Amino acid sequence: MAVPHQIFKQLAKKRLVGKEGKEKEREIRKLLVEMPGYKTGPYGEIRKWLQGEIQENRKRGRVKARVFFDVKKEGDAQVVLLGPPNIGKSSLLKKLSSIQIKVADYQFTTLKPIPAMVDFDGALVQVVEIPGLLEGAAEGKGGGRAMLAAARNANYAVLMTSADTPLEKVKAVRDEMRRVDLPTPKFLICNKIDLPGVENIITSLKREFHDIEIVPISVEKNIGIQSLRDAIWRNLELVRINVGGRERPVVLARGAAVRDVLDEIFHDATQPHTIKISGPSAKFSDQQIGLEHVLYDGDALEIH
Ligand SMILES: Nc1nc2c(ncn2[C@@H]2O[C@H](COP(=O)(O)OP(=O)(O)O)[C@@H](O)[C@H]2O)c(=O)[nH]1
Ligand SMILES: [Mg+2]
Repeated sequence: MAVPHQIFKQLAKKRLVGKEGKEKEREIRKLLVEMPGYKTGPYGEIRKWLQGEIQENRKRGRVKARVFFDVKKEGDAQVVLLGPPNIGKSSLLKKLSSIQIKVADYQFTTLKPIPAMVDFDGALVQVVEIPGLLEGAAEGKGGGRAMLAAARNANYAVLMTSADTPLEKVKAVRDEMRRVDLPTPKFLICNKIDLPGVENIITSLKREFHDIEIVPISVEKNIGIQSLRDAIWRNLELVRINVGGRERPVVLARGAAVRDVLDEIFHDATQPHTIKISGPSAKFSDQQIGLEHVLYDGDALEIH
């Protein structure tokens, strides 16, 4: 039996306390999936309230995210790349996207955050390199604190190092992240695994960062790049929904329903539509479905 609606609402409010941005939206979506499916009555009201919260939350998010230090937030999601200088951050961005980035064999080549657009089967993810000025960043040296704070607006942060960088340097960056209360990085990239002696550095990284996944790559030798792309996409927890007549998929948080796609396209999900679905969440091709149908990555919709 479902819990009484008052209790559900109280629990829901509690679960949203202290959450904002993407995290809040994810929690609201979980609640929408968990709650009984009544469209009317008290539970219908709660559903409307939660859906309103998503809109409010997005508005707030847009205002806050407009200025990402010098980098304008663009695309469907944003990931920041943090790490010591000279580890191959710029080289990696250049490899993942088609933009021109300056790469040089000396430290502090990059003085400003540099964004690159990376295409994940139609979903555009902005990957931002944060320059290697992080030592003392929490104290606000060289604008580093602003950059670290800005990392909070991104979907998540990734930590990066290289096989020829002392462990102490990447630990220092991790410590700065902790000091400004950034969430634990989703994973740790170790570049330059083409260099000799790489087994030792991987072993010590695994010991020091035992709670996060380590992704070994070599930008120069083109090793591990596909695994890295997979890790970036997987950790975003997004779904790509192809909609007939549109060039790019609609990209939404995992757990999104048909209603959210209509919201995104028409900014109004109340108008009647005939909707047919094919793909991973369809029982069969061109299955007719309703607004509450939860979508999977790669689903395709025909909206009439
Ligand atoms: N051996 C090796 N060197 C690399 C690799 N990737 C980048 N580099 C070199 O590392 C240096 C620093 O690269 P850069 O991308 O500017 O590093 P950033 O300071 O972290 O942005 C350059 O000389 C690159 O050619 C790699 O996979 N293997
Ligand atoms: Mg650089």
